[in-house]
Amino acid sequence: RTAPTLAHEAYDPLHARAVRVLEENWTGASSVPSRGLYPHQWSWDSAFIAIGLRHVSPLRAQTELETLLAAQWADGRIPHIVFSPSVPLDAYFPSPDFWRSATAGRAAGAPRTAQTSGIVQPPVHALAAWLVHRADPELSRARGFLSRLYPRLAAWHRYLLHRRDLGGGGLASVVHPWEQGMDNSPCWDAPLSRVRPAPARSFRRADLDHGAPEDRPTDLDYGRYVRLAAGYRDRGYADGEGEFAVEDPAFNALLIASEHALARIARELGATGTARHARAGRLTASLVERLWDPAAGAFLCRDVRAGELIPELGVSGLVPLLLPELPREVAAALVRTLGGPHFGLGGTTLLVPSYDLLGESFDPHRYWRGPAWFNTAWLVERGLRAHGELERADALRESFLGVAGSSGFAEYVDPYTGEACGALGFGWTAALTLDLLH
Ligand code: 9YW
Repeated sequence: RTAPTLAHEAYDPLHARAVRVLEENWTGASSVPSRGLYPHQWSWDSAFIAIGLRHVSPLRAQTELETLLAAQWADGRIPHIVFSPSVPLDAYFPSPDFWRSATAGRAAGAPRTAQTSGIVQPPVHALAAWLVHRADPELSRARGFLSRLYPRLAAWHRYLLHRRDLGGGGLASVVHPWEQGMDNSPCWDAPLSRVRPAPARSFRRADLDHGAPEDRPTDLDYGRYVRLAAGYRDRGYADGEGEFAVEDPAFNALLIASEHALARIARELGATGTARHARAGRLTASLVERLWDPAAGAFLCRDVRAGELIPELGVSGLVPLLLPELPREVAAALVRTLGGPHFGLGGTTLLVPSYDLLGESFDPHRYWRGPAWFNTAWLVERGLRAHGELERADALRESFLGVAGSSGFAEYVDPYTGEACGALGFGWTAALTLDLLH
């Protein structure tokens, strides 16, 4: 059996370059987000990467998701990292000996063989699975792709909607900033300030071997990340007790979009999908009820432990635009906020910044405290299109493709200049470039 190779389209150099990045990041059954900085498989990265891979190798795209889901825990959670056994322990922190999934996660049903982290990432997977299926339905049916994935995706959503409804209002909570995927967003500053940091000498940050310290989270941030993760681990990864619990708009919007996708998958498999669409509708209503702030013109995060909304504007609060069934006035307000002074789209910025340009903590280079990321730009582009904002969507698409190419498929960029930050040859940047080119 020969390994599938990726189809090149030589007439478009950007396409060919993006394909090359995915080729380089492919490890045989899944992809790494970046060769140096992130040498394992990450959960939401894999979902975005599959969305791009489907255009050049539907088989690889299916395999990417299958490999991730093979490491699912019995309680339904999909771990945020699946560790590659061939990578040295000190290449990434926190490593498998920190998470100790096989032992600490036994009660929650961690896999016996694969080593994983114990936290999760945003649920983009059912959406990705549906898009991957549609790229080559014949191959998908022949391989039983959706019928094998469906029960796993359903268990994943069940875990989030039941075990993670920590606020009791129907939405899922994240229990660690790494779960939401925007690690050091200023939205986390208030709830994190209550966490006593682990001493800096108790761990070694491998990320600083690859990234400039001024583009990364601080040591104090890391001390708090470590304390929270170690506490969760020491409670056997049981949900409910932790000091950090936040309802995040992007995480929940992705869950809703994925629930709609799961309904379509159910239909493809012969069921009606009606109950799932209805559930997604109820979740949308809860999202608006619990997280929408009309004065801000954006969704905010809810600090479940403090029982209040967090008054910080992040790109996460704009991602729900992705949902076509959002009330019309909410969608219109989000479009205004995107183009207004806080995010500057179509005016001062090239891509959507991760955080409020006018916010006190704004920093155009520091990770999720200002730089623009390509996955959120892709989600916002889809949202604009879903609400009929075609000109704005086209402009964002053009800008995305221009900056992705000129930055060398950077992990993130200065939102004003497009200057590359973090890793280059980043998986989801290349993958979503391909998706926008198709
Ligand atoms: C880290 C892999 C991950 C992304 C996250 C991003 C970063 C890991 O990298 O987190 O070490 O900080 O914040 O969204 O999935 O690309």
